[in-house]
Amino acid sequence: MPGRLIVVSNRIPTGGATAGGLAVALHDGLAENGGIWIGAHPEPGPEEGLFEIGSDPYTRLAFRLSPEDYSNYYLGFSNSVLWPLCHRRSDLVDLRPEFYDQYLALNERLADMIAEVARPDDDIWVHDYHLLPIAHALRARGVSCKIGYFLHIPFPALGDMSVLPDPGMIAAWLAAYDLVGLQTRADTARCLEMFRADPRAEPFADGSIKFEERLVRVRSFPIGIAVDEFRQMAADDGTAPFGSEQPEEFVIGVDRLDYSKGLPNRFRAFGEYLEHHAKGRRPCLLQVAPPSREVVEAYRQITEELEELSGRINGRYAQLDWTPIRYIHRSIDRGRLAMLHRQASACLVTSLADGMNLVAKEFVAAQKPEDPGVLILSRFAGAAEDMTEALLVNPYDVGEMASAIDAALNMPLEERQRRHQSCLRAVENSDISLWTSQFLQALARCPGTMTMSARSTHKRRESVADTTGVESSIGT
Ligand code: ADQ
Repeated sequence: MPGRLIVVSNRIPTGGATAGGLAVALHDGLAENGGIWIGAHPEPGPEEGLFEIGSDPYTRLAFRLSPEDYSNYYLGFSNSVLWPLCHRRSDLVDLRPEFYDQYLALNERLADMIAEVARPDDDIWVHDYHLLPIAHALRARGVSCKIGYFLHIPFPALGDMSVLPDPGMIAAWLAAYDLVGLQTRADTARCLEMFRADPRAEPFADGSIKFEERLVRVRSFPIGIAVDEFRQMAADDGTAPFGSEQPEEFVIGVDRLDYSKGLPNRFRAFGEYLEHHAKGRRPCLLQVAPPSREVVEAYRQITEELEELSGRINGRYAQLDWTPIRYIHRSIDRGRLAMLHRQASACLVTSLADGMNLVAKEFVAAQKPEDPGVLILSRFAGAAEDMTEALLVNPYDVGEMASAIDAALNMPLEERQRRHQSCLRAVENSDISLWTSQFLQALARCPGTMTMSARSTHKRRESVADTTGVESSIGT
């Protein structure tokens, strides 16, 4: 009997259905070989250790976070240290010893739980920055399965890592995996730069790294969406998503309310557009931004800033029958969101840093090919690496973004079609089902926990001075 796939993530879906990004992404891989998904239950509760919350079509095992875990591991080290660090906001890093201690303690406790469940022929796939040390902790417990890791957010710059309590641990933690997956080629280059700078690491030209007695492979796997599913949700079934309040034309923005998404600059750019470019035209900016991590101070601040900015811009430009910025501070049903994308003339993605940005891909998938809207996309979103025919903008340059809004709203049909076709190809090439299978196939091809002497044929070819060739040469 083949081994099972064990997925480990910070959160586990608790509903019966598998709707939504990662759940959909991993569903097939999990269902195929009788998989297990392990993650933290969103609610507090009395259980110690793993407990089953569902077994169809795969087993879901949850664990509880204690109040200390929630404050210090989740809000603390994960979201007040690693998140800002990886999103180039070292100024927001909040370093407290209890954050790091609890991060290590939670990962050790979770490793105990996984070690009880895992069998040698299983493959384990760990997700995201909350769980960087899991493979290292599992190896210390004698777990020899293949373990893959995927980082959903940007890989930090080498220099920025010095703010961490023990920066050298990132390389040691990652080296305990067999495969490290990152969103983009630029992330891969930064990760390899970290290994090259580490005297314990010996990088090979194919993107694998010998680190003490282990071999780890690093490559990019740009994440995508379930293209057909989103396209079908967007299809016009006669529903009017705005009800009777349909604006004449609108630009859409959809984001978790996070400082990495560049929302204040987006609002300012829309204000600049109205001031200098609109010339009597009355488009609306529809911004859907549900709250996120509101107890963290930096998130409270940005919430206030956006309320103040939208109030100021609306106060200046609104008319009796026109509200320039419609700012919706809550979640919207995905079906309705898809229809809104389809009706929008343009989409604004203005991230200051972003692992990929799935909203950009959802907007492109939702368009009518014969009359598509225009994607305005930050150069700093991972999605920009392959969606080069979007209107790429510098999100720090408000004037450039205002001009891009103007260009998008005036773009000739032929140009819109050409740009959309190119972006759509990129979206289809990274469909989520391909993403899952490509990662799992690459993990399957990893040699596993052989000793280094058994790999003596794997000669060091040359130091990886040029990382541009790394991505394509691995995993073949
Ligand atoms: P996020 O930072 O959450 O994800 P993103 O990639 O845009 O960012 O994904 C957000 C998802 O939530 C999208 O599917 C979007 O439609 C949905 N969503 C956002 N706002 C919503 C709303 N108001 N109502 C309903 N749905 C909403 C992290 C990383 C990203 C990376 C993804 C996946 O930060 O860079 O692309 O993981 O790896």
